[in-house]
Amino acid sequence: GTETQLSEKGSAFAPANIALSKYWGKRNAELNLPATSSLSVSLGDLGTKTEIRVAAEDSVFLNGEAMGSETLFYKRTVDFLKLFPMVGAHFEVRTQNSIPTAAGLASSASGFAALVLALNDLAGWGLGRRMLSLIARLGSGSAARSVYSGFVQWYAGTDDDGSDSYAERIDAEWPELRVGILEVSNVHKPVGSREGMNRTVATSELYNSWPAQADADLEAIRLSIREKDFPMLGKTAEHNALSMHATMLAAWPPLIYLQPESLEIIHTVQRLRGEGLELFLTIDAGPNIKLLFLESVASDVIAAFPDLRIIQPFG
Ligand code: 2P0
Repeated sequence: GTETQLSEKGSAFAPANIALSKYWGKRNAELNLPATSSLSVSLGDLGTKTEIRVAAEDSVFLNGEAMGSETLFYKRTVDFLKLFPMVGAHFEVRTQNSIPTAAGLASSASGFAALVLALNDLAGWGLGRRMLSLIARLGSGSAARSVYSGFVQWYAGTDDDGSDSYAERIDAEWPELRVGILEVSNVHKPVGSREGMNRTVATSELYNSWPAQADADLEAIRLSIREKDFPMLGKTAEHNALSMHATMLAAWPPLIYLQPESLEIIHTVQRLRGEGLELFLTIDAGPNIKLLFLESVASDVIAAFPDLRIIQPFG
């Protein structure tokens, strides 16, 4: 029942984000209500820019290319927009990703966040970030975190209707923090996050220990941000990611997102750490590795990984 003031076009940008304490598993699949809270850092100007217009029929463009109505991208976008009949019956959506979709950077996070921010612009809702985060969550869980820049916490919440499951920005900056992306080729057809987490919750005995660890890791990461304790942040984020992968491995059929090259990088990072380099990693539901380090060691990290793509979250 929101009174709307429709513009001709709505547009917005939302950053991609990398979770330092992961979201893996839902307590409600329909509303994307997570089993635990999660904490991420946004990737600066890497993300999604979206334009939306009310139109006579639905059309969806990704990086300038029209998406067929049989594609998952088209279906998820159009299905999501059906939640907002008060804005329009049909839409033209133009999405531009500044991150290669192949980099496995959860483009659904920045994608649904940008879509909701653009809708807010189109319809003139004037909604606050908390509500926009809650709406973005309905498109994709991790999108709740992509309506903000910097460090972001998404609250699991306890309400059955999801009214207390939204993200908030953490009031802290860490200009020296760097995220390095290492793309690993993926020869196998991956299982998407949505199916992967549902399978893990349903079949992985190890998942029983996940919620308690996720809660503890999130608190440790909050503390490490507050105290600017990088070894604590890096160690906790890496342990959290590898523990998540352990729950995936223990699912049936097993979810093995890591490739031989991923493991090679994990071993190299361990070796470099053994030689005194403060270098840590995190991994999502794919084979790519994201390195975590401080600006002061960037040259040593580049020397070990010449193909590294370095992002400054607070640049
Ligand atoms: C995260 N991932 O916290 C975790 C870590 C992947 C591994 O959030 O079903 O695409 O749309 O809520 O948000 C990816 O899951 O899943 C994700 P849905 P989503 O970043």
